[in-house]
Amino acid sequence: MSTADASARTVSTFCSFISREPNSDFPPQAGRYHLYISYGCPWASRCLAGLMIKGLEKVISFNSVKSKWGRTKDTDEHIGWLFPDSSTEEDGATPDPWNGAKSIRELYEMASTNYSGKYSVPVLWDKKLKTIVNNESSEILRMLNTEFNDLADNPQLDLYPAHLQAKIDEINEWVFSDINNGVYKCGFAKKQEDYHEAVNSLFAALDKCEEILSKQQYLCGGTVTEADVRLFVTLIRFDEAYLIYFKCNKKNLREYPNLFNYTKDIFQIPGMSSSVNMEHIKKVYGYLHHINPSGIIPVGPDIDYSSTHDRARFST
Ligand SMILES: N[C@@H](CCC(=O)N[C@@H](CS)C(=O)NCC(=O)O)C(=O)O
Repeated sequence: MSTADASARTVSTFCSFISREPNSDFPPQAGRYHLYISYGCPWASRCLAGLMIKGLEKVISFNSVKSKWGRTKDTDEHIGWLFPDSSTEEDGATPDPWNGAKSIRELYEMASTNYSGKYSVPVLWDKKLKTIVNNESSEILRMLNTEFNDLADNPQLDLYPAHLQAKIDEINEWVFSDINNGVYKCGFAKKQEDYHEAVNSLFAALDKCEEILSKQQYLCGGTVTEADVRLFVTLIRFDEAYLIYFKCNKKNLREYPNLFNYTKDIFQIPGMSSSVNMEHIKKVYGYLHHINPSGIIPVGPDIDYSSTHDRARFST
């Protein structure tokens, strides 16, 4: 999963944009694009979350790989994301509906003959040109927000409004480094002092979020933005995965009243819950062999994020 050295997270190399501009190579069109994800992966899930809450599920198709990595070719040792052979192999995972690929690697090899990066998800695929448009989740989320508004069921939702962009960018920066990627720095630390540094930064950033969210409903004020989607994908995995496998255990999420209720609030945004598959989340991290060699997946804590929360107190 991702990289063994979280600080070296690679920059994606397919970086085209779907755009409404005239003469765009990749114009927004219903049925033309497909989003390949893993339900376990937080980076892919933030794209799926954007797709669902913008109401684009009839416009852009998507499917998930299996939660367990395996050999992607007989001729070398690479291990990566695989599609199931049939839809009954694992709940939530389905065969590649467009290219019949067996692995995410195969898609990259179809799109480029000299790609040398990681075979990562998400992949935003163009069915017409049979290529990868973009494989960087932060950029895909932006395209979903602005470029499909003529086709979306919920075009009025703007996750990156002009007047909040500077604030969102500022929040994204520390949330990415201390929280989204911070949990990976804890989990993949090879020295005690590196772990301590990462875990202290992680919990300082969570404390900061808790403080912000004690005064307002969302990270940037009274409206939900991209910053919330990006924080949410880590919070929803926190008690079920990061606390257990990545040793992020100074506190659990449920000990933060504002953060915990906020996570439920975001989970309950129409469409959002369909982007969360907790079984895949638990298995993707639980199958990290160097962290959990037995591959045994713990049963708990089985939190109900659809239960009542107290965040409506800010919206009156
Ligand atoms: N820059 C990418 C990073 C995505 C990423 O790290 N995905 C991981 C899964 S959580 C992956 O597919 N890794 C494949 C590998 O490391 O071989 C993004 O945010 O879109």
